[in-house]
Amino acid sequence: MQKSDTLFASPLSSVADFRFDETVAEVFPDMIQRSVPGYQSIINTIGELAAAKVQPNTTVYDLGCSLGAASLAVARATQDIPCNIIGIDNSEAMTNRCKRIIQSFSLPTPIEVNCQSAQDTEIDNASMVIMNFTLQFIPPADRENLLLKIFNGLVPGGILVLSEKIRHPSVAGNELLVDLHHQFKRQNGYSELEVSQKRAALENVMLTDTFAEHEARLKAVGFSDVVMWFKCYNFTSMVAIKHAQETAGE
Ligand code: GEK
Repeated sequence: MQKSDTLFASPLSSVADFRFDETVAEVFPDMIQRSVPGYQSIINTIGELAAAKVQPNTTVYDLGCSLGAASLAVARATQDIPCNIIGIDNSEAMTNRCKRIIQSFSLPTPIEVNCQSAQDTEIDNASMVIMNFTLQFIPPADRENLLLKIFNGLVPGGILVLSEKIRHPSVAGNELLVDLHHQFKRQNGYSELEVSQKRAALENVMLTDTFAEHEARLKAVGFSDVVMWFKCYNFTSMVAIKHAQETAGE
């Protein structure tokens, strides 16, 4: 039975910074479905992209894999393509649970799950790298180096799927998207208190960029093609393609 997310339902005297600990891992599937517009469509499309873009005898990396939803979508979609799938997350609560979930499925493509930070992960011979709502939790100063490492670790024709919550550049426009997202959460059963306490918990932990900032940084590390394929309110998913002739940026 899946446990519902009630982590912010009672008033807290002070709201601590959000952490991906055991209490979060336990309710994570419910939390992400009710908080991220289009989450299930994005997972399904990651499977479609894997079927189209994963190359034989390469590796797929799922950085910030949480409970492995994207890795499992890739495994299901690549049953006829010999490849390795590696899920990485720096939360032990997540990787322990993720390993148990993955063991409960018997899929021909094995999924290796490691507890380590994306910044410390070597990316090699990859045809697909997934960061599904993970870069937003990585310190801004580390983001460009991480993306450069991903670009260098991709084979020609390889793709990075980067899903992020984004900030709209104007104050009024950003408020509009934030309000629409909060309305989405209320419609999914979160109370006003839950919405506001969660927002406070994430304030110092989830630091968002604008789409223009993402695009400029992806281009600076070498990706010439950045395709926004999904957007709903302030949530987006992009595919950055490493074309055959591209070499790393400065
Ligand atoms: C999904 N992709 O279900 N290195 C590795 N992992 C990290 C790091 C880091 N430096 N920082 C945070 N994480 C998943 C959802 S959730 C998104 C991703 C969300 C991990 C963190 O432990 C958490 O599991 C994940 O990134 C972000 O498709 O909760 O909004």
